[in-house]
Amino acid sequence: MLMFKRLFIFFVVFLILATAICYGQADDGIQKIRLNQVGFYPDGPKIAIVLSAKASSFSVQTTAGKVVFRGALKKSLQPDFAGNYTRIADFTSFRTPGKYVLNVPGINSSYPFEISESVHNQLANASLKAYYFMRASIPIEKKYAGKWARPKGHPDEMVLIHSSAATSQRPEGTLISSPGGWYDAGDYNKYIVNSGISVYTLLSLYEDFPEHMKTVKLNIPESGNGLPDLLNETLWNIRWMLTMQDDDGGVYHKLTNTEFDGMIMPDKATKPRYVVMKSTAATLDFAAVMAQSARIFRNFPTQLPGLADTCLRVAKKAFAWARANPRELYNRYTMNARFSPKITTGDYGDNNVGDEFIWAASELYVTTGNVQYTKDVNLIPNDKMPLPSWSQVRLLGYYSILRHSEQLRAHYPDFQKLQKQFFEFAEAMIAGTDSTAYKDVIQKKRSNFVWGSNSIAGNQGMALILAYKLSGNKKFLKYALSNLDYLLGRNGTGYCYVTSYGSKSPMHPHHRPSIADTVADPVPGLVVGGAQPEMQDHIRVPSTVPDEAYIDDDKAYATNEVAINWNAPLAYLVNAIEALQGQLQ
Ligand code: G3I
Ligand code: 9MR
Repeated sequence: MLMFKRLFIFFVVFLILATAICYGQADDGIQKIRLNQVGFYPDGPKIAIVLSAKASSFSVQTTAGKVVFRGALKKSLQPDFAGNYTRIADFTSFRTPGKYVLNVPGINSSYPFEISESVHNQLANASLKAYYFMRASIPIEKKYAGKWARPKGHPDEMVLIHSSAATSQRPEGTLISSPGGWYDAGDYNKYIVNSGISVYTLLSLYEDFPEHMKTVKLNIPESGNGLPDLLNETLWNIRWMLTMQDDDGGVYHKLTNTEFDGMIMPDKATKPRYVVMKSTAATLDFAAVMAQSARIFRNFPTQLPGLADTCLRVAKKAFAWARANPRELYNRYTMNARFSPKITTGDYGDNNVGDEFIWAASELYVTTGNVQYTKDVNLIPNDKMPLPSWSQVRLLGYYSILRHSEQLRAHYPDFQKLQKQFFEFAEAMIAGTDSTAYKDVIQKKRSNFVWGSNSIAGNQGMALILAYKLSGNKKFLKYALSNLDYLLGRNGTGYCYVTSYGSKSPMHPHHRPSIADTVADPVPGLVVGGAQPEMQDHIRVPSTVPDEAYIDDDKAYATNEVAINWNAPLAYLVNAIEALQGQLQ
């Protein structure tokens, strides 16, 4: 009897252990298959990466387990950053719409994915709707926001002039009204420099795909007013930017608390706010965006009477201020040494404003056609083509010139040169991608893995979409899609980096409302900063391999924050690909 009892206990323990091991393996196995967790277009490329040296074949199966496609895995030509070769599963030729998993014998099945037309449609909308959730100075209502509704935060109708921004007309402590705009990121401050590239990117999405973007409905308060919702949402920030210009044309660098708020909801964050120091960078970014706004809003005179004229007027005034004040550089240390109270929030400081001059002059040129702007500033000082970021805006001006080639080709003498340089840049970006371990553009270089690396993926994607639009060469479109696949799961961590999308996505972004509200799910449609190994936040990442250095921890602001300039290139890329999906074949 005792023997039987012992055997029984042994058997139960064995069963428990075996189940635990199996589950452990299963969980591990699913992580070894990296693919876009949202899905694929029937006619588009379809690739998964398998992290196993042993595996040699794969199949695609319906979620009920029926095999619909079999293929051989191919070893990558190069190792990943950790030194391991990957196995590549290519099922591009399988085109039947449906819901599937990818199975690798001895490993596991992947997360489920879909093959269908418009497969990224919901994500595309969410990437834009995310801006509604980031709005300051307005209640986020249940009918638009569902469970993420929240009271109005930061009215910003009584904002103090900081001593660094004081003039005789607006002495220190003067109150100005500067409501609206989007919160920058996980924090509640509003920064003109970062607004610049963010607004530009969203307006460019409209300029490049106006017909498609007119069909995109976001269910925001202004929906149905006769303007495309993309423009409605972007106007929320543009109207705030307009309030940031001083009477002399200079633009305040930021509207901010003295220090970052705690992890509280926006309506609870009621500390005094200041506008701080007029800077050359902010003023030029403002000029560029307002010049771009002018040419877009010119087409909506009934809905937006007078706005285009206002935008152009303030753009010119800002540009003139910057020409007269070319070295007003924001630096917190020099500023805090001279002025009080001390300001320690985000810097967006930039010691080189040559590119900001190029951008602003380019936009003013495109909008007005006045060739003088190309003489005021040398638009092509050298043959460098740096990928855009908040501090590097040169190419934004080039994009605008190139997309308006019809009007400009004839009278801009350097047009051919610019176009040639741009295509060389796009070719260099994609060269060698096929031999890499993940077959995507961002994972070609370790140096892409800096703070906000996911915006590098997005901005490369945007550049490649433009290269496709300008050349008609489909390879650019396909490589742009490779970076979307990266963002949605075909990457070094196995995360789909956009909240609420895919099977494994961030649950704890460094985003104050997502942390402080009582809703378990984070605000949807937000892309997190992404992998980079520096750990400026002192939160240990599980791996310091550049593309693996990420942690879903709400204290990890160096990899897991969200930001308006990171969502914008995602929004551009995914909406552009939705618009162009018919051309993937
Ligand atoms: O570009 C250099 C690269 O050349 C160098 O090799 C590498 C080595 O670390 O650094 C790269 O620069 C990094 C840069 O981000 C890349 O854009 C800096 O180290 C890094 O400190 C810098 O981080 C910025 C961060 O603020 C800290 O200042 C991010 O760009 C910027 O997006 C972020 O912005 C913050 C705002 O200040 C406040 N609101 C939230 C927002 C997002 O985190
Ligand atoms: O929340 C802040 C985030 O938006 C910034 O990107 C980051 C870097 O400037 O700083 C975060 O704030 C932290 C601060 O720098 C240090 N103390 C803790 C703050 C919250 O994590």
